[in-house]
Amino acid sequence: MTRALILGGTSDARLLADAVAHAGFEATYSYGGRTRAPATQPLPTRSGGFGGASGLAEYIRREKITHVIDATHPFAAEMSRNAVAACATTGARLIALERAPWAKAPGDKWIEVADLASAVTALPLTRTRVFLAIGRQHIAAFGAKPQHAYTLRFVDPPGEPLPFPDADVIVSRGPFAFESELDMMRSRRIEWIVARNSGGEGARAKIDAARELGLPVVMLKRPELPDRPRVESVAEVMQWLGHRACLGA
Ligand code: 3Y8
Ligand code: NAP
Repeated sequence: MTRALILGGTSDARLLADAVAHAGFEATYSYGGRTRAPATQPLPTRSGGFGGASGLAEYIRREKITHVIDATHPFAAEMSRNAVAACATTGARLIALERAPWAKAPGDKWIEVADLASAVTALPLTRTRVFLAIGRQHIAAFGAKPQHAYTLRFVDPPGEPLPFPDADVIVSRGPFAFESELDMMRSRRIEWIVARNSGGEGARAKIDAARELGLPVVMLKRPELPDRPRVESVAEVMQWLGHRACLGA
């Protein structure tokens, strides 16, 4: 009897939840609890941490989970590592639904960096106008360059003061359209963009808009993740779950 756990929080995870619910599999959708009002899912949903890899293993045993799908964001490295460890301990099967990174296209002006400190270093010393499109969890480091005019985009309004004086917050959960990204960058006279190589369509419009406007993008490279089976499509996950329709049966 298949009982699945979807580690979600992405648009791919939402599409998977629709397919799993439609196929009638027993499954639970799990959010990390990062936003105040996450989108509703067509599956029973839980939110918040499990309590590390051991907490996740305990959850898997208690709920008799047979299949875990890691459909989290490519930068959700801790969750992905915990899923590998917990599935190894419990014997539950694991697969990752992970979108390919964006590839640099002709005309892209990317400065690829490995971490946030390098992203801050990549910004100029003289005051400029920076669009920080990396959510709210990772902006403290930019306090080291308070001279810039920052535009930030959060899913929820900021709860605490920002680490620099000149900051303007856009509250929006996306996905984002090319034209609106162009308008935003033009109206705010953005000169630099800082982004993470999330992949997928939901966040790529800003990268296309930056290319159109000839703006440099400081692009954070993805963290190294442990080896685990990974696919890029919902159909492949459904096949892995043994969904007959996908087996051409
Ligand atoms: C809580 C679930 C859907 C899901 C929508 C996708 C698309 C829009 C693009 C920019 C980049 C960023 C951020 C982003 C995108 C989709 C998708 C995607 C990037 C929600 C969601 C949760 C989160 C958490 C949130 C983080 C934040 C990151 C904003 C729901 C809306 C920057 C990722 O303000 C905050 O505190 C935001 C926190 C974690 C930062 C980070 O660390 O990466 N995602 N985003 C998930 C949970 O609790 O488990 O609220 O409904 C999901 C979506 N965010 O149904 O279509 O491809 O998934 N999310 C990044 O670096 O790209 C925005 O602004 O251009
Ligand atoms: P992270 O740093 O890897 O996770 C830190 C801890 O948060 C994990 O160890 C776990 O706590 C908890 N956690 C994370 N994801 C969870 C989930 N889906 N269900 C239950 N607990 C979860 O992760 P993050 O970068 O903060 O991301 C948090 C969530 O936001 C993830 O679901 C991720 O998919 C989503 N997100 C979405 C986007 C996007 O673009 N769609 C971007 C970034 C993040 P315990 O150790 O206590 O179990």
